[in-house]
Amino acid sequence: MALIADHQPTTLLDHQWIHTDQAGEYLKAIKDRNDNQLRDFSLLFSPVLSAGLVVKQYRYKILLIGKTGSGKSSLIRALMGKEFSTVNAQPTLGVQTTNVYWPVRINQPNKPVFMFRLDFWDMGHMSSTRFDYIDSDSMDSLDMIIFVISAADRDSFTELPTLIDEKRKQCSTTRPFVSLVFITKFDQFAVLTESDAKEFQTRYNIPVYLFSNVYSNMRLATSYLNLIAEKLYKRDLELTGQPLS
Ligand SMILES: Nc1nc2c(ncn2[C@@H]2O[C@H](COP(=O)(O)OP(=O)(O)OP(=O)(O)O)[C@@H](O)[C@H]2O)c(=O)[nH]1
Ligand SMILES: [Mg+2]
Repeated sequence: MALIADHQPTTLLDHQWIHTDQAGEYLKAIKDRNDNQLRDFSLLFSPVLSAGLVVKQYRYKILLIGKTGSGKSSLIRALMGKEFSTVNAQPTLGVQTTNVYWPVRINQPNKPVFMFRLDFWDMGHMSSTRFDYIDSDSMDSLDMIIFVISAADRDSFTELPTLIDEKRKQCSTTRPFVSLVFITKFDQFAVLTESDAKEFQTRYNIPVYLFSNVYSNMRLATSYLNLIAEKLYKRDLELTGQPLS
């Protein structure tokens, strides 16, 4: 659950805005009516916003990669603010997509609000190793890869730089993706430590978050979604040289 402070400043988005009444109006449209968690909009549906709230949407494709049982599916649930559950914790077959929306306000003079649509691609470990076509398909117009590693699995952590390199080679050089690392299962026996995470972060300039899917709630999801949105926005700025409009 502890958040390692990464080196990159988080000032492109207004991270406090999400707690305002204005943001609350957007959240109403993207959350479950009865539970304090985000809804999974399938590809066919989008949130219904009242006329005064309609804003531009930007869509991002986010891949989750990691060994079976590393906690990819659980992490997506956590990012939706869903309570941790071991019920139905089966290995993911094939690719499971989850589409959530997240509103952001940009720290520019005119403070524009945008709706980000985050398409999470949960790459069930079994499928990604067995079918090459899924691999190349999933790399197409990719915006972010979240590398998920269990805190008990040092081998995967050691192999991570090679894996990241491999993925970068597969991807278009004109549209680089953002890399994030989530080390999960911090509530359990952990061989990876905070200093491992810090060292990796310094050496490769890739943020590493120590995380436990067990303590998920909407407040935690909010801070991580803001972070993810910030990274995506920063990538866009670097890519186009100008703010979203
Ligand atoms: N204690 C603890 N258990 C976790 C955590 N994250 C996931 N788990 C459990 O670990 C098991 C595997 O988690 P999943 O999220 O299904 O793993 P996955 O990466 O989606 O696995 P595949 O779909 O097979 O690729 C499940 O029983 C989860 O409940 C965590 O942070 N802490
Ligand atoms: Mg899974």
